Amino acid sequence: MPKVSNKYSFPLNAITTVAQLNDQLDLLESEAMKQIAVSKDPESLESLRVGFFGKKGRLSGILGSMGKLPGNERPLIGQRANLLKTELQKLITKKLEELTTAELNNQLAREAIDVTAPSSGVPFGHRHPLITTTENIVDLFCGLGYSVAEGPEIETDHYNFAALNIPEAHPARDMQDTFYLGGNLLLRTHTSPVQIRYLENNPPPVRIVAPGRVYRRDAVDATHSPVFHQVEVLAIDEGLNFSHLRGTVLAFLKAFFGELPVRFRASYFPFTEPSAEVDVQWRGRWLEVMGCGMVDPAVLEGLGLDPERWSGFAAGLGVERFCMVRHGVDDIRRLYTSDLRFLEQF
Ligand code: 2U9
Repeated sequence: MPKVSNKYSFPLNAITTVAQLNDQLDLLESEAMKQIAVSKDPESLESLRVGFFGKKGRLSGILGSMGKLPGNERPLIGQRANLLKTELQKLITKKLEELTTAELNNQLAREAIDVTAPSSGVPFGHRHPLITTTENIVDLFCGLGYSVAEGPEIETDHYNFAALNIPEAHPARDMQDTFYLGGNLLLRTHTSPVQIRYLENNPPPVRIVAPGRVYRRDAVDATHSPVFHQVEVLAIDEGLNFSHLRGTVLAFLKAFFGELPVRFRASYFPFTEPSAEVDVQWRGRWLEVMGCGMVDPAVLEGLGLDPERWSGFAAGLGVERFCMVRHGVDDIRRLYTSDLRFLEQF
């Protein structure tokens, strides 16, 4: 902060003539003009102002020593001092405006944003491969006239097991396979309860596709996870037989994998009879990809549907398996660990 110097002024108590006071005013004027001109910021201007015009400032000093002049000479100095004060104050105001404008322009220049500059790129996210695989599968069935049905992940023993003809002693009910929550509740082990609930509220004919997350007490390894995703399909109508099931499964597999060999192997599920497992020949090896069968008459009867009139077929698949086969993923855990180096490939 610049100090107003007294270097060139006489000691004021030694001053007694108009000429000396005029000299003091000249000196003040020239010094003030110089210092105002070189001021760099509003704070230094303010300290200059105080130094010149403040109560203890230089102008007050000069006016104070005016008392030693004869009465008729005092107005000469008084008027000149007032004029000088007005003039310097104008200069200070003008300089302050200049400094403020310059600072504003600086700030605008510093903070300028070039809206035409090329972007450094925004990393867009995208859907997880399990989601896109689920959507692809569901879309294919929608294309065949199926509607999407969904339901709760927390289920009762009735919807998850009993209604699907899974008897009390069946291994699928074993504590090792199911997460029991207490109070007759459990985490669904398949999406089949969705179809049971749907049939309770919607009379056949029915064609539904049920995608969703399911839970099983499996140890984690390259092909197993306690949480995984299924898509199940169910069709109930008059006159449906195994050829309809087979035709539907073949059409679906062809649409998903392209033209490739498919085989049906006899199998067993409590909720379908007859049942089959389906393999595709993928890169020279038979791979099991889904299970299917004609809905067991016991399941239809449990829903109050006459098996003499209604028949149906069902199929189920694990989305992880489809996703891994399609993309050549060797370990199911890669689908859950959210490693961006892996996920960014899809
Ligand atoms: C109702 C009646 C029957 C659903 C079916 C399968 C065959 C099947 C597995 C595929 C791989 C489960 O994820 S996986 O381990 N599923 O093989 N699921 S038939 O049958 C039903 C469903 C609902 C009312």
